[in-house]
Amino acid sequence: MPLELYLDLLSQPCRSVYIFAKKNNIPFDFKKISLMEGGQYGEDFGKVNMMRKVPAMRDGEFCLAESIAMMMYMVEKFKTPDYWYPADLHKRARVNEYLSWQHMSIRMHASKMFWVKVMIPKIMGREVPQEKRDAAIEDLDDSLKMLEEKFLQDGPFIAGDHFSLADLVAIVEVYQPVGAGVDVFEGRPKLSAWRDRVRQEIGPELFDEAHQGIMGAIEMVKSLDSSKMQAFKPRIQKMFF
Ligand SMILES: N[C@@H](CCC(=O)N[C@@H](CS)C(=O)NCC(=O)O)C(=O)O
Repeated sequence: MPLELYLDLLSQPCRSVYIFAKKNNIPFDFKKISLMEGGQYGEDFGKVNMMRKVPAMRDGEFCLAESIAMMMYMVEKFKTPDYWYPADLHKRARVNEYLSWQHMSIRMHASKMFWVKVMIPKIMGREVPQEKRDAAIEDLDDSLKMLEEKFLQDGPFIAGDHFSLADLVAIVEVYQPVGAGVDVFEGRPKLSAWRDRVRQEIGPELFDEAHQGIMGAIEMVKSLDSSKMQAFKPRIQKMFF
């Protein structure tokens, strides 16, 4: 039986898991969970991931949450090429360093930008206060600066000479504000050149297919029925108002 991957490609960690499985020719059943329609609250999905987050994975009786854990599971189960998660002590440590850092930086700040610009005005019917919007931009800028100056430095990829899991996890996050209309690549030639290399490594066709939804998100969200997204309201209220 192939893996079951529960995904919504509007979600960054879902895109990384999707691209990883596709790029490595790992057979899987794509189980669509629409976050905009509250699919994460469905009864059956709760049995796969009680945290009610995507991505989620089922391999027979074994269920797993957390995108990075899923990709590491696939690395081991399917013996993917070494460059994804190198066996070399120092190269692996560089990948781990980025994967450990990104949760509270790029992941948090790039995602926040998408919510501030696209989701919250739709769900709440009003803008986030200006000072919180300014803080969100500042946080994202700081994270991108760190990605360039600490992690990329003058190298082609995060872990050095070769593309790895770290680049995949990074690029899907960096694209979230892009989907919200914020061109993070403008004025950042190092980041832009890295983006081009990563897209090339993944394969432009697969890269663009995985990002098609997020690139059309502004228009898509306009046509959504916001009453289906009311479950997000208390969390938004607590964080932004
Ligand atoms: N650390 C988790 C993050 C999962 C996560 O936050 N998923 C979001 C979409 S990007 C989600 O499912 N949100 C639904 C909700 O909060 O209701 C991972 O990497 O898999």
